Amino acid sequence: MEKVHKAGFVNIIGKPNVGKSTLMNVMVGEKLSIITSKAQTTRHRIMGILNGEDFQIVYSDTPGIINPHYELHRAMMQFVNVSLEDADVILFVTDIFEKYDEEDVLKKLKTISAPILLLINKVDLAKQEQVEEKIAYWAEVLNAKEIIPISALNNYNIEKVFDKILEKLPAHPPYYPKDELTDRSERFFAAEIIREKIFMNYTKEIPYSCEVIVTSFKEEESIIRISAEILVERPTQKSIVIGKGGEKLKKVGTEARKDLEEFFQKKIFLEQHVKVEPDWRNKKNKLVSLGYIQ
Ligand code: GDP
Ligand code: K
Ligand code: MG
Repeated sequence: MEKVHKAGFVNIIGKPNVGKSTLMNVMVGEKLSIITSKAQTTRHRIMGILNGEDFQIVYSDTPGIINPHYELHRAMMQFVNVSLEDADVILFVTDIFEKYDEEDVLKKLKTISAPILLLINKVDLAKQEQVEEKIAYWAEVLNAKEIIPISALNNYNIEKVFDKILEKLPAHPPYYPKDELTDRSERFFAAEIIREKIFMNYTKEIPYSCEVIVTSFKEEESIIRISAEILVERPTQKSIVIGKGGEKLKKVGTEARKDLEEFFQKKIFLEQHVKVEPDWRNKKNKLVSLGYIQ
């Protein structure tokens, strides 16, 4: 008898910093989504595809659920809403410390018809007792039937999550070619890797005021030449990003190049420019051209 092929969309949602991007990367087995300890690192919806002989799981990592303060935030929350609507399975990620106070999110989740797996992440940081308390808590507030304690960082119970997903996935032919890993372009990943280094090298509002655009991506025989523009909102931010004698930006470039070489498995030449684009986070046309709004 021929085996049934299963395929579907598995969307990962939850508050900032609970470990959504870490989870997606471990489930897909590649580092597609950038991870930092800062909230709001993930701004777009990013797909990662896991292919097997008789299945295709299309994961989506989303920005964390937040209350919007900028146009950018509104656009980010739009990605989250769409993710709820087109999922075959939802991975609702919380962590061991989290208590939910946002009634609207819970209400919305209760109306979703797709099955929800509730994952309590970071159990490596807690005692068994605390884990059990959390499971009981969530069983009550969300009526959740399937609650799995995990550690995305330590690969704990990830196999179990995978089995559950496969069990719930509908019979369907593959949505994408079976050798495809993501819907995102090489330019997108290049920009994200640089953005990760900005998040790691600056404090306060700088990471949130920056956007990275890859203006040129040229792959040659033995090298990839990448030009990137870093947008900031004010001239003062530009000088902070560049740093004394250009030292700070150079550090970002060095770190980014190292990761880019690993990601693309090729030598990288990276060129960076910093440009002031006043108030870009609140300009609709700018957000359209940056891919946050369709
Ligand atoms: P996101 O904002 O929900 O996408 O969260 P990230 O994946 O960016 O992770 C936020 C922080 O939590 C990072 O510093 C991760 O290394 C950390 N983290 C993620 N998963 C775990 C876990 O299972 N255990 C611990 N201890 N830390 C984790
Ligand atoms: K984060
Ligand atoms: Mg993330």
